[in-house]
Amino acid sequence: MIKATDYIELEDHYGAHNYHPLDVVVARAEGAWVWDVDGTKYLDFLAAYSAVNQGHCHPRLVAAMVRQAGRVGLTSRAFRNDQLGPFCKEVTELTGFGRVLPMNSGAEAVETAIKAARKWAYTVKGVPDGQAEILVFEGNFHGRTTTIVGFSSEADYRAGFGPFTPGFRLLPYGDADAVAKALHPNVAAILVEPIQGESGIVVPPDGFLRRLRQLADQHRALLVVDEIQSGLGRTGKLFAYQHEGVRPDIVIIGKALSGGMYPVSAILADDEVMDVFQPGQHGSTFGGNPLGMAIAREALRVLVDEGLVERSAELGDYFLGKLRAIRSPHIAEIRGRGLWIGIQLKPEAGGARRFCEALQREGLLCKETHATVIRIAPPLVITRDEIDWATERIAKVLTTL
Ligand code: IF1
Repeated sequence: MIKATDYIELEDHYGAHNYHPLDVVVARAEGAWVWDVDGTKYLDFLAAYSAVNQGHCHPRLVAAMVRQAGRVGLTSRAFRNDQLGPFCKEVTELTGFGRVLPMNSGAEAVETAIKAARKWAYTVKGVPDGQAEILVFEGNFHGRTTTIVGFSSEADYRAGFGPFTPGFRLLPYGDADAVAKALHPNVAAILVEPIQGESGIVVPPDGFLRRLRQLADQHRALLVVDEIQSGLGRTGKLFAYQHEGVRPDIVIIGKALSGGMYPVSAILADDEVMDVFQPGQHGSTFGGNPLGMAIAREALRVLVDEGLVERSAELGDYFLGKLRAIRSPHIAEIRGRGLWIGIQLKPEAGGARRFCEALQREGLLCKETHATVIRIAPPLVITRDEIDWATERIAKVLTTL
C-alpha cells in the first residue's frame, strides 16, 4: 500500500516543480471536507480558489456529469449540441446580460475579453487599428498566459517569459484619480477585479467601482470585471460588482461556473460588444462542449436552489465577526466580503505559511497568499457548526504560535 510520501515522491520526481503545495495528498472529497490517502479528514478552506462553491462532488453535479458523459462529451463547435443553447439561455437570464461566449480556463476567458475589448475599440469606438490600450491594476491576477502575465505587477509571474504584449497600463488599485488621469481616447477598457484575490482579498475603497463606471462612460471605454474568483456567490452577492450597484460591459466568469467539476469559463456581454465576434474569428476546441455545459447548467441550478449566495452573505458576516473577536498579536487586519476572508498577518509574524501548516495539523486546509495573508474561502455549503469548529482552531493557532 503506497503512502502519502510515495505520492509526493512520484509528483516531485516526474512532475514539473511549478508549485509548492502543502504536503497533503487528497484522495476523496465531499461537501466542505477532503480526506487524504491516510484517511485523515480536513475542512477545505480554499475550495480550489473558489471553484468549489457548491461543495466537493455535489451529487447533482456528479449525476449531471455521468449522465452527459454517457451521451456525448465533445462535438467541437463545427456542429451544434443540445446543451449549449439551454446553457446560454439560463446563464444570460440568471446574470442579466444579453449574450455569453463559453471558453474553458479562466485565462482563456480573460484573453477573450481582451480581444473583445480591443476589437470593440477598433470597430465601434473608432480607435486607430493597433493602438487600443487597456488599463489594469497593480496586484492584479488574471491568469498565466504570456499576454496576461505581461501586465502582472508580480515579478515571479513575469520573469523570463518576455517579450510581452503591448497595450496595457498598470495603475494603483483603488485609485480612481489615477484612472481619470490615465484615460485618453485610445483606451478601450478598464480591466479590474472587484476584489483582488491573489493580492490577498484586497477590498478597494467604497465607491471605487462606481467611479470606474462613471469614468468609463465619460471616456467611452468598457468596464470589464474579472469575477472568476469573486463571482458566483463568493462575496455574498451573485457578483462582487453588485456591492457597488454598477453594471459592467463585460463580466468574466469561470471556476464555480462548473462547481469545480470541469473547466468551464465564459464572458458575458450585450450585443454591441459580443457582435464584434463574427463566425470563425474566435473559439476553442472544448469551448461550449456538451459535457461542460451540462455540468455548468446544474452548477448554476445548485447555486440558486440551495441559496448559496444568501448563505455566503449570512455566514460570511457571522464568520468575519467571530474572526475579528480573536485577540492575537500576529493579526494586522481581517478583511473580506461574504465567505471570502483574508487574515493579514504582521510582518513580524514570520509569514503565513507556517500558520497554514499549523492549521493543517489542526485539520484545516488554508493557503497563504503573498506570504503574509491567510486566505479563507470555504465551499459555500459550509455550516455554522463547521465555522465554529474552524474558528476554534484558527484562534488556537493564532494565539499559540
Ligand atoms: C494558479 C488565485 C492564483 C483568478 C482570477 C483569472 C484566473 C484566476 C481572478 C485564471 C485563477 C487561480 C490560478 C491558480 C491559483 C489561483 C490563483 F488568484 F486564485 F489565488 F494563481 F493567483 N482571474 N486563479 O483568480 O483562471 O486560467 O487558472 O482558470 O495559477 O496557480 P485559470
